[in-house]
Amino acid sequence: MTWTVPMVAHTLLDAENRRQDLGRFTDEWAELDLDVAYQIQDETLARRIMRGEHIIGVKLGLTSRAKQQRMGVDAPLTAWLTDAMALGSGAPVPLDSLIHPRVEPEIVFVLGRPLAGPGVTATSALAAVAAVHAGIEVIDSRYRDFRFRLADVVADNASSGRVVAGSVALPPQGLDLALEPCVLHVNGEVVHTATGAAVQGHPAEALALAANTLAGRGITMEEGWCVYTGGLTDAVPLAAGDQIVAEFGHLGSVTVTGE
Ligand code: 0L1
Ligand code: MG
Repeated sequence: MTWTVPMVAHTLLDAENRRQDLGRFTDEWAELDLDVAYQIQDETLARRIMRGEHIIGVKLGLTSRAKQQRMGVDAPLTAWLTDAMALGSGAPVPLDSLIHPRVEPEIVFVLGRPLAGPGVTATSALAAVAAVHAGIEVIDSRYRDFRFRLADVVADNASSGRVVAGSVALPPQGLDLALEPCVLHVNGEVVHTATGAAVQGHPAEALALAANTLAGRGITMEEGWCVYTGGLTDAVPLAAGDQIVAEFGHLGSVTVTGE
């Protein structure tokens, strides 16, 4: 089969809408490299916007070494977040619209001014941040059993599903985000612990990485955008009736429940 950017974009969005998992495109399309994968990602964004969604920010994926090793890929990636992916804090996660959701705790930045690379450092990135939140990302790969290569997952908008930001909003000054602790509870049991350093050594490094890599595609991050900096721990499955809490040291807690 000969694939094209529009065909893959359509197939991924259709799989998402029908909750139908897929095989990897890289098995069938040798030319699917990272450049083409980001073209597909942008094409899916254009189609989301055509159906009425708007951009609320970006996410980084695979920013922790542990997660890269677990997923068998060796680089971080960026992807788009739209309003259709955002859930209110405490809102139930609609499992009937997802394929095989998994939950990961994240540190979330909200930008107080535009941020564009190249040359952004963790320090200059943090200076553009208005507020820091605790967050949870519900990831949901369109690939069978979450099996993909880097180009597949980039094309699939980095397994985007839903995002939830906690209600506590703190200015970054005075927080040591590398040491910010996070405990992930599933149905009352602690399953993972981490600190912010799990994400690129400091979540602001991930923010700088996003600014610099997006600049390579001519994209400026806008004031008001939220930036999910990547899972601090391995992602855990979310099933009906599950309650998953990400409890942070200073940023408060975020809870999701599977319904
Ligand atoms: O947000 C993430 O870290 C997900 C990136 C894609 C890899 C995955 O599906 O775990
Ligand atoms: Mg994530």
